[in-house]
Amino acid sequence: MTEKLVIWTYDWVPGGKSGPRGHVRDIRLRWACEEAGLPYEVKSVPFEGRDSAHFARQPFGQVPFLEDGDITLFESGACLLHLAHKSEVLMPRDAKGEAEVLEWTIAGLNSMEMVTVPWWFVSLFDGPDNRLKDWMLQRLAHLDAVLTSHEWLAAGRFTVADLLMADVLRVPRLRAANPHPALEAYIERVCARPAFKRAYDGQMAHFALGDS
Ligand SMILES: N[C@@H](CCC(=O)N[C@@H](CS)C(=O)NCC(=O)O)C(=O)O
Repeated sequence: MTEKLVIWTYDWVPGGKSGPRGHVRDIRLRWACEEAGLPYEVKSVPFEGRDSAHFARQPFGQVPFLEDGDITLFESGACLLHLAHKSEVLMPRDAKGEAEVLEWTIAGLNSMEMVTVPWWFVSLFDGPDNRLKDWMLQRLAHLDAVLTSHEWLAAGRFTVADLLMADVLRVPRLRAANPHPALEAYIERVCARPAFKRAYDGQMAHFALGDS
């Protein structure tokens, strides 16, 4: 019998309009498990007062991290690729398909999220005059050009690369300045998947429990 995977996240995060609920990155791991039908449970570390046991498993004191038997991994991208090796639903097994999944997963993290996260932080101070706006708009336009002729990023079908890219970009504020039709349709298509809804609802319920 497959041992249950353990997805670790915080016991609570702020809610409300500006809180991160629904966007904490454990959702990526939940979503992948839901897509692949991999059994998992969710456990918590305290949001306040991160201790040495937490830092031993996530050196930056962040979440998520994943436990798979005696293997513990941090970094959501590494966790996703680990899960992708467990299920063909997340990544095909042919060399070309796998290479495409790898490049687009890393692109989501290293070409897109490395722009969107700084943009988001700068926007808290600069508002609409965000100095990183053009940089981000250029990345979104280039991705839109790809999606104009591709329904999915890799291997001609849904893979973990789409899950990651959609999670990075589903924050509406990121795309509000200049919506691109193919990109908008793509985010809608990926996030309409029932597995995303189950993952999202699971995260919201988890943090709601923390309120009490
Ligand atoms: N590169 C990391 C980023 C993890 C990350 O930013 N986690 C957030 C929650 S989504 C966090 O723990 N933030 C609190 C902090 O940085 O102290 C990953 O993808 O796992």
